[in-house]
Amino acid sequence: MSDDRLSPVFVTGASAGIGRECARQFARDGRDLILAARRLERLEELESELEEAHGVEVRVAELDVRDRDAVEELVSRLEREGRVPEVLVNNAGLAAGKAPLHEGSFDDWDRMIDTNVTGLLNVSRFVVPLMVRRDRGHVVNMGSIAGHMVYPGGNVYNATKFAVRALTQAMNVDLVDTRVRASCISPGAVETEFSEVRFHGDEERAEQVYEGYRPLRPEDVADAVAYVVNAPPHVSVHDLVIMPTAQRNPYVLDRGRRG
Ligand code: NDP
Ligand code: 8X3
Repeated sequence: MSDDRLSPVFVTGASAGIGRECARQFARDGRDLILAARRLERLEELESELEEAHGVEVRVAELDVRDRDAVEELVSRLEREGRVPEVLVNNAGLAAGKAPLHEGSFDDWDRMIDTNVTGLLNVSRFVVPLMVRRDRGHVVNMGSIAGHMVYPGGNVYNATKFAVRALTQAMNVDLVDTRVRASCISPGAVETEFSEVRFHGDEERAEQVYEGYRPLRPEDVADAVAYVVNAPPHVSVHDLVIMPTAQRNPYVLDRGRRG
């Protein structure tokens, strides 16, 4: 087995949206995969699709990134099997609610902070030491334009994505004496299940988010991830902001066209 076959790409939140497209993109590039999320059935469907279409080895794991013990167990198992990730895509995340701060739900806040910040830290804390030991690897953290600029009702989601950007900077400085790189990808609006999750299953409200303009597709973000990962070893992309052409920042959005 070649070294690359033992150096898979680990994607969290691979059961939908951006994470699923990252998995497809890496599979097209011939990379073996470790795919984690809570919805195992969806991961198993993706596993069959990618193994059949691209002949890559796909390992799936039912995982809640908030569960530190489960993360540790999975990463230990991977290490025992010699499957140390070459690339970690910390993509699992969500927004919950869009209420003003003074009306916010504690439950929504906990879900966002525990998933987007603590979950990312849990996975990184167990995977990055393995990369450091091998002196190779790349951590790609899924940030957001929400981590560059706050918007009304974004409050805690904004704070978690500002944290993702800060943690990417922190990883880069702490890893300076290694060849391990860290990148943050900061997309604007991407049409996925994101808004349905944010609005607690209200499909009509979710659809309105993407009405009247052409949002990013998850494939566009997967392209950006592939770009930073495939950059030559002496090049390190720290933060890549990628927006729909119709959306110049969280406030400036032209809903006047669809093409
Ligand atoms: P989706 O809702 O389509 O996908 C979210 C993914 O995260 C799912 O695979 C979900 O899997 C997984 N996930 C959520 N919570 C957990 C958890 N506790 N443990 C493990 N996996 C979890 O949304 P997107 O693809 O849009 O979101 C992916 C990332 O991109 C998020 O970090 C989001 O903040 C970010 N982002 C999204 C933008 C957008 O406009 N859509 C723009 C900028 C950034 P499961 O439910 O099976 O666990
Ligand atoms: C998701 C994009 O603009 O809803 O991170 O915050 S936005």
